[in-house]
Amino acid sequence: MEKEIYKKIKENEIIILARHIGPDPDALGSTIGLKDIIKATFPKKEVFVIGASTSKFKYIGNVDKVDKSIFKDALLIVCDTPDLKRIDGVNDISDFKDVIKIDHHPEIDQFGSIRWVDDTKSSVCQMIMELIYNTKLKMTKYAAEKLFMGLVSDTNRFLFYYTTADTMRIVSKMIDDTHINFTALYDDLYRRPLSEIRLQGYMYQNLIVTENGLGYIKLTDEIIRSFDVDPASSGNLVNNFNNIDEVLVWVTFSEDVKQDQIRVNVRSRGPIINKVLERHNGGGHKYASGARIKTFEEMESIINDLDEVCLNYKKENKIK
Ligand SMILES: [Mn+2]
Repeated sequence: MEKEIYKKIKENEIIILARHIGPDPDALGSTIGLKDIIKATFPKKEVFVIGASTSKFKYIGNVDKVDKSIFKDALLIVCDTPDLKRIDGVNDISDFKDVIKIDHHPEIDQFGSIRWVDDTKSSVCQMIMELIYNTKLKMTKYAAEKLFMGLVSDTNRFLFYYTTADTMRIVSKMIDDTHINFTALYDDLYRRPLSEIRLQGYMYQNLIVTENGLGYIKLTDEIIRSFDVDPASSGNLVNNFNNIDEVLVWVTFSEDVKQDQIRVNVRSRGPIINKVLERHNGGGHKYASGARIKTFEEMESIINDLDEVCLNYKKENKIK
C-alpha cells in the first residue's frame, strides 16, 4: 500500500493535502508533516495543505491559500477523515484529478483510487511515519515534530489500547533519526489556561453518573461564558475523565450558540459507542466519538441510548 501511494505522489506535480473539519493535532500534524516530507523529497512539486486555519493549534503549523482552479490537475490526499462531508475545504472530490484516502477511523465512505484505511493504527501520523520509512520519502526534523505531536495526542501519550509495539518502534526510530527534542513539545500540547482548568473542576464536581455507569454533564452557554472559555473547551477536556471507577462511558454536551448547535463528546473504557453517535448526526471511533446536535431533547435521547449501551455491556460482561 505504501509503495502505491509513493508512486502516485511521484507521478503528480500538484498535491493537495486535506483533513477533517474541526481539526485535531493528528489531522494537522499528518497533513502539515507530509507536505514537508514531499517537498524535501521532491523540491519541484507544488504541495498545499488546505482547510480552515486554527489559532488553537497554530504551533503545529499553517495552512495554505489555494486557488480552486488547480484542483483539476491535483492529487488530493485526504488524511484522518472517514466521511466525505467532513473533508475541510473540499465540496466534491471529483474536482480533483485523483484521490488517496489515508485513515484510521472505521470506514464510512469508501473514496479514492487508493484507500489505506486501518483502524488498528494509533493515528494517521503513525501511518505517515510508516509511509515514509517504507518508501523513498525523506523524513525531516520539522515533519517529525508534527508527526510526534499528532501521534502523542491521538494516543493520549501512548495510553490508548491501539498503541502497539510497532507504534513504539517507529516513534523511537524517528526520534533517533531526527533528534527532535520531543519532551519540549509536550509544553505546547498540554499547557492550558487556568480558565480551562477551572472548568474541568466544575465538570468533575457536577458530573452526573447513572447506575449503569454513564457519566454526563450538560454545559449551557451561560455556564461556558461564566468560565470565560469557548464551547470547544469541554471537548478538549473529555479525555481527562478516564479511569473513574463508577464510570464506563462519559459524555459532555456543550451549547454553542454561535453555531446554533450542541457539541457532543463521548468516550468509553469498554462499551462500543460510535453506533449510537452515528444515529445522531455524528460518529467516530469505537471508544471515542462525537456529534453535533440541535436540541436538548436530542441530548436526552443520546443519554438514554448510551445508558442502555452501558447496561448491556455490564450484563454481557457480568459486571455488577
Ligand atoms: Mn486521528
